[in-house]
Amino acid sequence: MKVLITGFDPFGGEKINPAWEAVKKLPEKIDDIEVIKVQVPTVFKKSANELFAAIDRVNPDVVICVGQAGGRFDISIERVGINIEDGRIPDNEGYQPIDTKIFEDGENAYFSTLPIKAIVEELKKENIPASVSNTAGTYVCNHLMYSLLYYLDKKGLKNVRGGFIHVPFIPEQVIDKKNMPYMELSRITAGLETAIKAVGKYKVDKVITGGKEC
Ligand code: PCA
Repeated sequence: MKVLITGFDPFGGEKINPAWEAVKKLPEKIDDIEVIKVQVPTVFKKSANELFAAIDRVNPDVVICVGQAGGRFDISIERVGINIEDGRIPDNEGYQPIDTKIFEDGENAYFSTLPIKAIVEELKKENIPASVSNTAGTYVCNHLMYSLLYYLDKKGLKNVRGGFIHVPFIPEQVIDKKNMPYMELSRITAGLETAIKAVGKYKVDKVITGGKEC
């Protein structure tokens, strides 16, 4: 099995992006799973175009995109990407869309095809805080998740599974932020490794609770 995993470059005034820092530290091989790592820019269209090129080049069985979710305390496994972009801040090339569609000919939303509940369960078993998240926001992460699932759908790549994982800040990012949650980088990396193993183990997701009230 081949897993293509991406992490973003820093954005929003941060010096590093924990997503890429953690992805970078992953081994090239996890059991018999080959891991191919690619950095993508925090830029709306460019991130997706670079991902599409990587998918064409690598021919993966699974694609996992990883992004920073500053303010969240756990590793969140995203359920859904939506066909909208609405930037609170401009991307790294100064582009700030407001309420525009990502793809005119795409569905309103696409669901992750990763075993999201099983991943959460496996992470918790390792004492790593984790949950299913029902929104990847409306910025570049949602753009990339939506675009990934759109691309797999439009290209008829039915056997390729894909989805998105958000990770918290790491300690060095919160030194001057008040009451901001963080997770050690080594724990985030271990979490991604566990998530990859779970994707290898569960071809179909587990039917277990993991929903939320408002
Ligand atoms: N997080 C941002 C974009 C890049 C990243 O790592 C987001 O959540 O949209």
